[in-house]
Amino acid sequence: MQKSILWIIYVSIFFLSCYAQRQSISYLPSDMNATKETKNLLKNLHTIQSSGQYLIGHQDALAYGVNWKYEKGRSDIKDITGDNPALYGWEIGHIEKGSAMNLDSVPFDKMRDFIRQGYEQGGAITISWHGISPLNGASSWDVTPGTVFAVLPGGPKHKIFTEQLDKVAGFLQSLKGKNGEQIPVLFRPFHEMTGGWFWWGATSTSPEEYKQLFRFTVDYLKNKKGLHQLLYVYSTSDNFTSELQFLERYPGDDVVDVMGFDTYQDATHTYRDEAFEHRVAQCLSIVEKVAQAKGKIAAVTEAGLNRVSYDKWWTTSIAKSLQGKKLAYILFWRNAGLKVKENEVEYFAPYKGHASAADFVDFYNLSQTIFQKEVSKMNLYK
Ligand code: BMA
Repeated sequence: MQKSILWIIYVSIFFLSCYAQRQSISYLPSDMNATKETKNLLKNLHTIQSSGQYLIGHQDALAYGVNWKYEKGRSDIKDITGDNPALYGWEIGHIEKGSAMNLDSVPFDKMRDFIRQGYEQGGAITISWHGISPLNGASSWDVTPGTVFAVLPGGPKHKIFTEQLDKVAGFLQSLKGKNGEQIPVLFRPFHEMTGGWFWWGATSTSPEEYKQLFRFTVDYLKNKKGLHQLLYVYSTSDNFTSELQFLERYPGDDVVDVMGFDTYQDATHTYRDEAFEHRVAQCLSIVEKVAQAKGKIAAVTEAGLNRVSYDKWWTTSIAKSLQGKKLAYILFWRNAGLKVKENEVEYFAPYKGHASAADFVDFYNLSQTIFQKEVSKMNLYK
């Protein structure tokens, strides 16, 4: 009798330890040599994701907002809530051509300082890259067929592409914390690839070419440039209704840590748009399921309603679509304000005095949403 109890205990311990091992294995970054801080970030994002809470992010939050630029300590979200976002999005388009500032005129020197500031405050950092076409030097929004084919190994523009990657790597390498450690980055290259507007997009690139582009980039940054501070983000558009469609261009579990999608409410729908809410919830259900099965992080990698024309958008359209879902973060796009060249106003988070500001405070106070003060206590990097 006693013997059989002992056996049961042994067998249970064995299975429990196998289970625990499996859990921790699935929480390791795709880069086996990821730095300690990067490993910890991934582990903590998993904890957040399974808790039912999620980080709130904002693109370019510390650099500018509607009607202001480069004011130390300011952000539009802070003006309203007294707190900063928990996740900071930045954009490095034009680093690849050696420019001193990105395509939205943010100087890279300033960006580096803002990234450091966000990191030192305990926030997470994500970086996207609207790079110019290595084929013809046109913007990201060039859809000349064959561009990706031309940049892959053996292609006529491969060297130009690797020179671009050298510049990207140089900037990422320059991101260091106080103790000289590399700042972990959720790196999101070649996003919205299921859409047809970028040179790496579905109009001009086959799924196989896309996978090779992503895989080559990861291999180059990791093995050739020695970068080990990156978590890689696979970020589609919101035009999928099945797992199969979502994964059509997925480059592989060994090169991806986070999976998500970008989604925007049509700005001409200046009211509660239930079709949008349904789309977000549906896409997220798919991504959540795939991410859980693969042991990856799920996220809404970009979102917004330009000029936030529906006053209750935050607690209704967003919070309700995310309700009960397992995701680690959502990133709202930038508060550009007046874009002089285009003569249009663009912002995706409210600012002081905006009609949706009160609702944003309610959104801030929801138990699910995490902003800077709360995330600092969570020690993302420990
Ligand atoms: C777009 C807009 C553009 C910007 C680009 C890259 O969605 O905000 O104005 O140049 O993102 O940041």
